[in-house]
Amino acid sequence: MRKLLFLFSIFALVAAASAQQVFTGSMTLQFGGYWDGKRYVDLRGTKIPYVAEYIGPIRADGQVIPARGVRPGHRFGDTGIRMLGGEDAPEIYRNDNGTYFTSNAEFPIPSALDDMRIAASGVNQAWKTLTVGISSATTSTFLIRWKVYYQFSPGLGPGVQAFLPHPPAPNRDFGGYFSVPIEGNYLVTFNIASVGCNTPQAQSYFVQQFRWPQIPERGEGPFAEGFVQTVFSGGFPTIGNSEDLFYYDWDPVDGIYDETEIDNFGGQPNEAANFALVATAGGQQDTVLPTSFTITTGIQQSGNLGSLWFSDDNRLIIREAPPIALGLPSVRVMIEGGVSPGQVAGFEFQMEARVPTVGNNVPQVIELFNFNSNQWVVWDTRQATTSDSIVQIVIPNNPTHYISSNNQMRARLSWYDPGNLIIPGWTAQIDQVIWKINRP
Ligand SMILES: [Ca+2]
Ligand SMILES: [Ca+2]
Ligand SMILES: [Ca+2]
Ligand SMILES: [Ca+2]
Repeated sequence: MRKLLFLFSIFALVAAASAQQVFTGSMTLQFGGYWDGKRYVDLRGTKIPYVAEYIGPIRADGQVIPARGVRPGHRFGDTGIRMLGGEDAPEIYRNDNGTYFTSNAEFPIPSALDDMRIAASGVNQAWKTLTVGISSATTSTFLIRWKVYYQFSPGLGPGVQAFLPHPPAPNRDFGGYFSVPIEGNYLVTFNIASVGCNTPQAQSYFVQQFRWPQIPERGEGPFAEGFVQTVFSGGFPTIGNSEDLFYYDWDPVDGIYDETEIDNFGGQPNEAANFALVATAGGQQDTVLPTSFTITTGIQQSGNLGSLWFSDDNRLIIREAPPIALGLPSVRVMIEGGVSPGQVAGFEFQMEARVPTVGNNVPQVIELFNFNSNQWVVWDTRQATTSDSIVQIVIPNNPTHYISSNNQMRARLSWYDPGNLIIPGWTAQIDQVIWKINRP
């Protein structure tokens, strides 16, 4: 039966983002997969990049502090989408109106389903980015599980899943481990392009669950009740539609959304019962960001994975080390990224890097891994530069040979010490590494 929920005071979003209010990372998927027409592609281990934007603290009683102001012209979910390459993809759903709320501590919502009618143009298009609202009163790691259903079956009564398909298609049921650095409320944009999630019709139902990890992980651990819950956005979607209702999984909380668990926040003036949620899909070009790097020669001096994503002069800095054999590099790093399934017309690899002081004397080599021939292929050889310079490599033929059967791309970057450098301890500094995938 419907449990009329109490609503926290709606809070407008907080002021200008500063460095610590946005953090980046890569979430490793723990389950999910899909049938690509020939075989099953297991998503376990796939890393999906994310950008989390802090939108406000949680008070001791669980309530959300009203915000201090709104930065004009800034929509929070935009930041992550822009940063994660979603800017090329049309938005198929947007409910992010700049005001956010959660349920109160008495009725936490670690599991819920919201009706979601996406834009018609998004039907059967692979989702590229997904921005969701997460309220976390813990810095512990938890599992985020998402499902997308596309059919509601009325009349089944209490205790029976009212949404089909059950179980949903594997690429509409997936999740990974996540944590936040500071307890609070966040809008988090994930680049889920490599999942290939889509829906066959506009009327959809989006599930978000927060659970504790389990071993082995099957996505069925206990719900993180009282610790993590969904953030809602005030008002109604500006792209797509959602009614003033959602399904609050509480009677019992079991991942089954039965028709009697329909709920809202009491209607006006507390409309609406809609998740803070933005999704993009399709587009002519995908930007693939690195999801991991491995330094095989050299010593990491500073920077991290997120340093590689954007041309922002935040760099992954690697100090040279003696080559392990004659003719081998002094710095070598292997970088991987995941591309979304689907046809590829071509791609471009791009690196921005420098080797301060001695760059003009240091040979730099870029190789891309050919999964068809199972070998590294040298695509660019040149001297490094002392200040940032960009190398763009366009793959003219057989671009799919550079994409693995589970949609990974791999690049290897090497810098060589010519042996006559006056200054030892030089560093290779990488500002950005991306692939740009063109769709037919
Ligand atoms: Ca239930
Ligand atoms: Ca709704
Ligand atoms: Ca730069
Ligand atoms: Ca950078």
